[in-house]
Amino acid sequence: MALPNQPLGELPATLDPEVVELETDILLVGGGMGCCGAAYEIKKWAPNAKVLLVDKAAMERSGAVAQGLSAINTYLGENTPADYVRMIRNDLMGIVREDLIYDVGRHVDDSVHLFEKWGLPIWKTEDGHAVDGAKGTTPLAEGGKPVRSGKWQIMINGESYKTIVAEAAKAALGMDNILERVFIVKLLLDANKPNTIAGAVGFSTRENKVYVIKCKTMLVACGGAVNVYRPRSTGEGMGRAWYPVWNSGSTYTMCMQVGAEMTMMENRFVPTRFKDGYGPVGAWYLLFKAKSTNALGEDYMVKNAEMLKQYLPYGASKVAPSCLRNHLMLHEIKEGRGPIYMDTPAALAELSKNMDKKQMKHLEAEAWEDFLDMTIGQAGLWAGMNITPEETKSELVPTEPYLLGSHSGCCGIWVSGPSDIAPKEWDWGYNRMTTVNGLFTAADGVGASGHKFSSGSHAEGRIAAKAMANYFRDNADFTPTLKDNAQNLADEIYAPVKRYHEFKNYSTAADVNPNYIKPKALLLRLVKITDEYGGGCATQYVTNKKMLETAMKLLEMAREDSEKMAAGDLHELMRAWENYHRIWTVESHLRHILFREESRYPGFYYRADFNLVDEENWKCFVNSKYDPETKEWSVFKKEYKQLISD
Ligand code: SFD
Repeated sequence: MALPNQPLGELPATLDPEVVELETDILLVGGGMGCCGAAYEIKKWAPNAKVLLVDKAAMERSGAVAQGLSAINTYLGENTPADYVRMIRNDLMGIVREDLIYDVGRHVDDSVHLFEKWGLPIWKTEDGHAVDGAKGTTPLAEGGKPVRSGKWQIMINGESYKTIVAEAAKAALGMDNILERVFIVKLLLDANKPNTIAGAVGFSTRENKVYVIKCKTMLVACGGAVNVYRPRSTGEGMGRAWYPVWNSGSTYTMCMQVGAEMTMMENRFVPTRFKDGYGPVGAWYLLFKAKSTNALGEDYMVKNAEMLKQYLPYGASKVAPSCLRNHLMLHEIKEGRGPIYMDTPAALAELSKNMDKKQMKHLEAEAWEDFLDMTIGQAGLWAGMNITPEETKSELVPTEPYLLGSHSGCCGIWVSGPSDIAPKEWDWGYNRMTTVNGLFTAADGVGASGHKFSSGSHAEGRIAAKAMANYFRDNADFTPTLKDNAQNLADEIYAPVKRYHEFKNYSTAADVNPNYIKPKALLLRLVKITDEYGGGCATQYVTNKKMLETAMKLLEMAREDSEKMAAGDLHELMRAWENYHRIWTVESHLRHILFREESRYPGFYYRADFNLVDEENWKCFVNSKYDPETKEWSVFKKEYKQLISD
């Protein structure tokens, strides 16, 4: 159960946390869309297994869907899984794992049908009209027709989306098998069986307790990485970002630290969103048919269409890849024709031509609800800035980079594919298992397989759960044995607390001390490095070999100093460990960009020294591996295979 926060601010961290040792068969780390899918599915396939789910927050509102969503971005319906693969392959500039994507495509609708069964209102088209709320309409599973905002997206009333999905997951597992407000810090390998997962260790953010958990198999789905680049919203606004600030690269870091092979960590996502509020643009583009323009009112997608020909075959598609759309926009900004605007008045005026007053009012309400459902801050910002969308255009801006694998990006972990589709070398027996035995991932964790979104992430968690059940059965006699003793692990986790207590009286201000650095200051230092040298907003996403090498050098020094982080309360302890996770994730990202000597994703980042898409030399995956024994990294090419025809 989630414990409430203290009535008088954060809970001070003490020097002697209680150490709780637990043992389970199957451990689910994370409580977002991926883990909720796994939690719902697992008991069906492993009814006798002991399952434990651990989330750093409260599942009801944890992860990317915390605030809700107003569209489910992946519902195939009348489309085929092969077409789904084709769309994603093109959007991600040709290099994806088609076996994994096909697999999500053939299962995702089932998750959407479940959401509707559990009470999520899905808009329907009935008698030629859009019915929102969906009360009394035919469910999708029985042939109901969704309201599509795009070829793959369907509209929902989704403020309570996560609550609904979490409720089903909790009911399936039982609250006794769920630990909320426990932040997992690192994974543990088995002492006897090489390259095999045996447990994880973490701490409560509500009590002075450390958890050491042994398990036979584990799913890690802790989302992507946010605040790894300096956000455009700085100072007091820094807590505002597009992707959820509480996802700090835990999935990537924890898995790479135990030796899981990573893939496409050079990929990132730079979404174009409403400026400052980060509000969604999908409904405006797709449902309201709005256009974005430069400051002169010109449609830069039309004006700069020729630029797409430089990036064939991807640029020739009916819908240009997300990065190239950014590329055309950035060109306008660099040429001095910014700001960029979403022309909401023109879109609403056009729509009003065929609508009466009442219908028009309803449409305007939908525009506001789009924000209220998923990014409330944007509605507040519009109100505060006196923006009336039917009269005032709104500024758009490409955001800071995020690292993720389930939205329109594809960095992540290299996993085994489905046996009926995956080529032999991509199939080592258990679907979605990483290269570490018994360690699985899903959703933002799985690399080279973007565009899953909320529904695909849930479906992928379910796919992974089924494979984990098989692994558990096949390894029934495995007894996990930890290398470290529990007290040593607890001491390592609480080291920032010890440092704080030891040195806090050396200065009069708790934040300024010659012997330690607070997590906030370390974070600011990290995002300054990435922003200035790693292709952040500061340089319009441009970097080069020398800049990346500088970033690596500065990162190494920041890493040294990070050993001096100090935490006075449990919240700060979490911030410290989030930073450790960010540092590793950033290192992996920089190493990959450095290795790939081309600019595969113009508009997301540019290697100025290799400013081209080089199909001849780089139409391949870039993979990497950190060896926990030797503590060395290797980065290497891996062959791309096309499985679905053009
Ligand atoms: O508008 C630890 N997404 C959208 N999907 C859609 O279907 N439609 C949309 O409309 C979407 N859009 C959108 C989306 C996300 C966001 C943030 C915005 C807009 C603003 C994408 C989906 O939400 C996304 O694909 C999935 O949620 C990904 O699932 P998953 O499971 O990979 O991540 P999660 O749901 O964020 O959950 C992460 C969980 O991990 C926990 N956690 N637990 C323990 N220890 C640690 N160290 C941990 N670190 C993290 C978190 O608490 C959480 O439970 S739109 O842009 O198109």
